[in-house]
Amino acid sequence: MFSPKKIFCPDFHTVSGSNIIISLLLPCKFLFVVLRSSGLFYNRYVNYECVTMTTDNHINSKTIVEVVENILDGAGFEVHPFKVGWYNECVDEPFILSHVADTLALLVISTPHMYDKAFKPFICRQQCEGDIRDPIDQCVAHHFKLVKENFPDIEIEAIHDFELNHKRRPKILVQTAGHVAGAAYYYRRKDVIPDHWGEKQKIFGVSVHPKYGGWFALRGVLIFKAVTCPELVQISPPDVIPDRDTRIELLERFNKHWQDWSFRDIIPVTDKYSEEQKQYFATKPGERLAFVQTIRNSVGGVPD
Ligand code: B12
Repeated sequence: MFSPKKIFCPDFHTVSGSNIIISLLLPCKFLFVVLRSSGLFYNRYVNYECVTMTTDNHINSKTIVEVVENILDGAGFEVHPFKVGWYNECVDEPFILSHVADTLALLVISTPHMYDKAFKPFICRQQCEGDIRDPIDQCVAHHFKLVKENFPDIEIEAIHDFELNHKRRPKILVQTAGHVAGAAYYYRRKDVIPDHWGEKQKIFGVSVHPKYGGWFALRGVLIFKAVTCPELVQISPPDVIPDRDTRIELLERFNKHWQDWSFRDIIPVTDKYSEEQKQYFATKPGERLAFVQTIRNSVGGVPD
């Protein structure tokens, strides 16, 4: 029922060639960037990228998606391509991504399987003692790095769900990205017609995955900065909650009772978090490293 196969641009687009070629072309590229930002000559810019940057290393967006899926599927992640322009058409100015509309981006979701397939092996292999962030975030960052390493000639901007910009706003709104990528319907207050709540009440929206309901997380996006995919066809996310009453129920549960996990079961699901995984996520961030140590001890070593 889920995920009709996406259609990608069969033709080109992009990819930087050798460093030598790039450095020779940099002055020209600068000129084209200036022209592009003026809003003129857009097609020329794209053609320039197409012809010159692909001479020694041609790859198209379909191939990119397949490569990334190969890396992340087995680790319990899902990958959903979208055009940056689809996202920018939805969000307000402070959240706009500064890339041309046809730029290829991939939304990455963690499914309930990520915990066993990626997270536990990761914490058994790596030093998670540290400082920076939540071990799950570190695990996701590690997998984003693996993706980048597979594309040494392509500039990829990885933006995580937890990243903030200089104005302390989220760098990426992953729910909107998930919706425009066709991965998970983002139910917002505006989807309840007529409105149900008081004017002053703040109601946060929630995404529902067609297979996993609320038992998943939207981890971030990978933007292939010089890759455009004009022929990528947008697919709508499955509207798994078409009726108003259930939408109200969903938003009530997410906003008022999110700790009881019930919003995640708003539709029947194929898989959900294990008890251990729920326990992990219910653990306060400051106590998660201790939890990680318990998992390491129980696994009793580094798995293959
Ligand atoms: C800040 C934040 C919070 C804050 C504020 C919540 C909020 N939504 O603002 C707090 C701390 C309260 C919070 C709490 C929780 N959060 Co939180 N949170 C975030 C975070 C980091 C940013 C959200 C944000 O600031 N949005 C800014 C506002 C302005 O965005 P917006 O309301 O969506 O508005 C945009 C859209 O409407 C869009 N738009 C306009 N027109 C249209 C039209 C269409 C068709 C579309 C698609 C979009 C669109 O444009 C607007 C912006 O201009 C996101 C991760 C992320 N990076 O996105 C997670 C996230 C929303 N949180 C999440 C979760 C699960 C939770 C919690 C349950 C705790 C938890 N982690 O287990 C609780 C539950 C909420 C509650 N009851 O309090 C999940 C939700 C998953 C899902 N299924 O949807 C997210 C996505 C994290 C993730 N990685 O998966 N959270």
